Amino acid sequence: LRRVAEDVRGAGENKVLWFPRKVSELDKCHHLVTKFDPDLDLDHPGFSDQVYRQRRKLIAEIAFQYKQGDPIPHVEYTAEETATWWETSTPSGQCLWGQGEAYIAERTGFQLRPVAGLLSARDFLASLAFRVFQCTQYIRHASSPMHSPEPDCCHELLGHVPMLADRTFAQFSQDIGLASLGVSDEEIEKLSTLYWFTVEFGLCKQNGEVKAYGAGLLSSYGELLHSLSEGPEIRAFDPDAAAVQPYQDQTYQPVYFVSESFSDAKDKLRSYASRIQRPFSVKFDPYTLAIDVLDSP
Ligand code: TIH
Ligand code: FE2
Repeated sequence: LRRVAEDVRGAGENKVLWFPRKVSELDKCHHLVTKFDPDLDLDHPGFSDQVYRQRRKLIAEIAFQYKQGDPIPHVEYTAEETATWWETSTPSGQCLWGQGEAYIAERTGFQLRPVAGLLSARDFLASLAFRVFQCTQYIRHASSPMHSPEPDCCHELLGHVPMLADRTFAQFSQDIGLASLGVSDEEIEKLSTLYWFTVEFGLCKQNGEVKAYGAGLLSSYGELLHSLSEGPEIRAFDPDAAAVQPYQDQTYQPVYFVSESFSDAKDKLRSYASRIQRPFSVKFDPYTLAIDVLDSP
């Protein structure tokens, strides 16, 4: 098994960047970015709250210990965290970790796994290739229930989980993940920007009406209202344009992309992905949860 994992097939003389080929190798995809860390980011709503920061360390430790295949560790939320959850979720509906996990497993086979914070784009996207969604377990700071600068458990459960239960959307998410395996840092940046403008902040038409489907909108009542107001600029979804559009990660987006439908977004993404240069192609084997690496024709 080791030999297969390290064997770089189809690479010719080019050295191919390591990427996970088996779902268990997601244990090695644990590189965090510290951008919104409450210990380091002065603007974080929890920066001056020592109790909050200690709590975050405890929940992060759970994620660091986690190994692929373990049951989702239980976190006993405090009364304050539970109250924040209800404040965030009351306008948009409710759903809980365990239920969320069973719900998506049944519909699309997506699994959740705990993550300590914001992952590097490469590691995050790689897990999507296996239909594994890296999910934070901590709750946003109580002072800011309607908008969090970083993903938190409210965002994952209200935003991502319901969307991952949709078959077309799940396929779209996995396709971005598959497209990311072994590509250059520039291409990772483009794919994560594309992810940002679709999975996180996408709009989509349904029966002639523009609706929000991006998880960052579904979990932020503040930004949800903003996205559907007259304020921001709305452009037709085009992956080549969305992949290089500068984005806003401190506050609400000034630009959103609207798709004709999920299927249309999926087709456009597939066409974009097929144009990424790679000396091999990849295929997910759903029976073994492994990535088959094939020589490019
Ligand atoms: N802003 C979102 C919220 O308040 O739920 C969380 C994020 C989504 C994407 C980046 S941060
Ligand atoms: Fe997210």
